[in-house]
Amino acid sequence: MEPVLFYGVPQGCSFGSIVALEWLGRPYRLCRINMPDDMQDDLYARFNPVRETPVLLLENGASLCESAAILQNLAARAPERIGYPAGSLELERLNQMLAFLNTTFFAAFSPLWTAYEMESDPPVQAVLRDLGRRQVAKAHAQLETLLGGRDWLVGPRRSIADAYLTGIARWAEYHKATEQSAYPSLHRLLQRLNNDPAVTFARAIEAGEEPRGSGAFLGHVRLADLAPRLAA
Ligand SMILES: N[C@@H](CCC(=O)N[C@@H](CS)C(=O)NCC(=O)O)C(=O)O
Repeated sequence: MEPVLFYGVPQGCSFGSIVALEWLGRPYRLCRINMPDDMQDDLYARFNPVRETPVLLLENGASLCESAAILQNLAARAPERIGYPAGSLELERLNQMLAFLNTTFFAAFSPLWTAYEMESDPPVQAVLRDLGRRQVAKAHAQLETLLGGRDWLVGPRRSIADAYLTGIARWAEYHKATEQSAYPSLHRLLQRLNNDPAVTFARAIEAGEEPRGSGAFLGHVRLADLAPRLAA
């Protein structure tokens, strides 16, 4: 059976893996995970013991966790389209960019997510929000420098790094953390990505619709129905 991506709602970082699957254009299915409730299921822990999304259930029944590993798995299926060839300098740069996004850029939002769940303690919430906004602004400035006026994050065309960025950069607006138009190259890239059909597709999926997309998406599967596919 084709691979299945477990994606989390709302606002999951798995959004970028949906975009990458659409750009890849090979048959896949999706499993919707309502965070955090669906992750408390013991069956979910068999797919990912740390109870996070995304997870990619592979054709051989192995479950692959962590966005960076999942995105690299997808890129290796078509390096000429969404990755770069083994041994190339572009692949080294892709790994470097993905690491920056998955650590520095992602982690900058962490205080804002903690504050989001802290309605009961307004003073601590305010401190966290202030810290988060400063971290997010710094990470945006760093990414603007890394982008260096280019059209795409790595090399002359889109890749899994751009796909991943779509899922996490939207948090700046969600948390009203920073004005992305202050970072011109990044802003241009994000606007271009926002108008990409795969990003429109991923937004519709998160909204609970069943869009057609590239034609590679074969439909949703329920978590309970996936237990027999999990390798021992
Ligand atoms: N290092 C992991 C982080 C994954 C992660 O933090 N996922 C979030 C959604 S973006 C999650 O599942 N959170 C669990 C929850 O909200 O309960 C990765 O890059 O895949």
